[in-house]
Amino acid sequence: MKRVTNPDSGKHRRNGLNYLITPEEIEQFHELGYIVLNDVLTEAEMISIDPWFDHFVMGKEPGMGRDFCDMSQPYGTPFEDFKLVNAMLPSKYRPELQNNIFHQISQNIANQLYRTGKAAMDYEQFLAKKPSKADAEFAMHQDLGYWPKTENTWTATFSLALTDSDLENGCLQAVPGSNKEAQLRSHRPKGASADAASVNRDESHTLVIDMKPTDEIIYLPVKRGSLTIHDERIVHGSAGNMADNWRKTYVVAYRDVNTIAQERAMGFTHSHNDDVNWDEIVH
Ligand SMILES: O=C(O)CCC(=O)C(=O)O
Repeated sequence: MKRVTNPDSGKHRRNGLNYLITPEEIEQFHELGYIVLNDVLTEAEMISIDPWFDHFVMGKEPGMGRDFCDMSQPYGTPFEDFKLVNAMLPSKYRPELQNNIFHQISQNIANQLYRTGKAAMDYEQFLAKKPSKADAEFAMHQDLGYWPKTENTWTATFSLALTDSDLENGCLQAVPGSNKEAQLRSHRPKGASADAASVNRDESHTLVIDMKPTDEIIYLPVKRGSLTIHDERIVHGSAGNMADNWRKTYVVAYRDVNTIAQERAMGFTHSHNDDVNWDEIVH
């Protein structure tokens, strides 16, 4: 299908908390597994998020356990050695963040993308690549590979750029259409051999897949205030940060309310502190 490119400002699409998306974008999300939306949050709105983001990413929120970690290295890596900083579930730790402006606008867009059920926020995370960290890579994966099996898998994951995100600082990359593959690809813990049967996540949360020679990778650079949305099956990840600036991203994922209820019944909240037996509940 023809990819929707939307070079024009998205500002005219905002009306209060409503950001109008087009039927072509909705179709592209279904067919190719991703879309890019420009100028979703205003600069004033972004400024309301920045201090919270920096608070978490600089490790200033106490008591997070494994919810504050590096997505490119094992648990236990000292903070000064972090490269790809990950703070899970910020509004769980700081209720002041609940229903913030990004939550409200992303919920509005998720409702437009999902018409056959009710979408709700499942989890969120702050992700930041430190400057000049060539191996601050987010290994290629499908999000569903990280999650327990549920009947309905529908997901829309929003990645809001807090800094301009580009090829140099390791923007999101994806394989369009891989969301349509009949089988989920197999995932293994980073560092494990290709035939590893275990899904043990005790040492590191990060999973990887093998890429296919036919995979066509595209890059999804976005400006501050703009965002990408991807589904649960598209193969995606990001490369290291070769630039002398940070790449900062605020991720919020929406799933069907019944899926979220199923996850919670399994004890799965997307916290890295969850006590989950992966061998029993994985795909
Ligand atoms: O933004 C990135 O670098 C990767 C994020 C990602 O894989 C995700 O949100 O599922």
